[in-house]
Amino acid sequence: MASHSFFCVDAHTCGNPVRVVVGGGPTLKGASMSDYRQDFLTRYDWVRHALMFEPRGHDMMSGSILYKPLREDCDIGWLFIETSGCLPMCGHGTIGTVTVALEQGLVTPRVEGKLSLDVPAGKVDVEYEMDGRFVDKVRLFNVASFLEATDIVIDVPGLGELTVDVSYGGNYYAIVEPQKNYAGLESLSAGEILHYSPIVRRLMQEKLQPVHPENPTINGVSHVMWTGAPRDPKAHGRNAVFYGDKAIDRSPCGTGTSARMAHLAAKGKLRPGDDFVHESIIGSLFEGRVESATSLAGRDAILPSVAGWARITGINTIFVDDRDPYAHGFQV
Ligand code: PYC
Repeated sequence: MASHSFFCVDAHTCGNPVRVVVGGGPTLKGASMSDYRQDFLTRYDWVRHALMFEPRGHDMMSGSILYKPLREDCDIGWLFIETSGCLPMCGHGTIGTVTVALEQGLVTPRVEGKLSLDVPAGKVDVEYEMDGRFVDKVRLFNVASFLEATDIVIDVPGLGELTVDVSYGGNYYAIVEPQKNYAGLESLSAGEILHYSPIVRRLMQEKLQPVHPENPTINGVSHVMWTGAPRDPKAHGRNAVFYGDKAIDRSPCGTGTSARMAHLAAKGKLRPGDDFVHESIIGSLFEGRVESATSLAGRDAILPSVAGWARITGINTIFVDDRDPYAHGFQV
């Protein structure tokens, strides 16, 4: 019998939770954060289950485990953990983790206002602005993002035929835009999004198994984005991103916003230098920007950036006691 303690700082980014494990995370093997991710999934996925699922977490729970960077050009590293798995990249998680690391003095930037992060999807640079001792805003410069596939037709029981595109922004997204059988976000309740999204994801997975051209461990359509007209006059678009089994992102979703910008850029609707303000299901905003055009393994791509804010909500020492029948969490 053993008891494990995890020292966490809890926060949220624009409404979506970020539980940052600052102590107690497992020692991992490998030469890169991508290797760490594989080792974590093989030997320690119970840590994710214990910290993310009920009774210590909930359907939307998401977070990170801090590590020393393995790349010399980075200031800090981490793995992303969620109810949905151990993501290669997470935008709201990055904004929240940077905020926690800076406000709690867990990282010393080599250059004031900038950090370089070692995460499984690669090196991610960020710029941040302070307001006194608090972080006011974090802008992350995301990995190359690209449109993967267009016009995939699926037949969704209850909705009918939908035409769906797939885009990558750190994770692969099925993007559903308003069309004949989907009138836009206003036409679906949260319950309906939770009902239809896993069906859309399964049908898309049957049609397409995307594999990242440079890292085959990043593969498969994992997230579903429903798009719609914004409510906030500052926003260019609104979305609801579904992930895991029961989660709708409360933030506008950083990798989703990157995927959406790559999608719009490939269709000629955004150009380098354009801003794209994305609104979440609860009305919070991320400021996206197409920084530049690039190419990845011969395909057209963009380098996007996404900015947002986070707030720390508490300090949390979490015990996982092996005598507890729910030590490794549960899902209803
Ligand atoms: O912000 O990239 C994101 C994200 C992924 C899943 C939930 N949030």
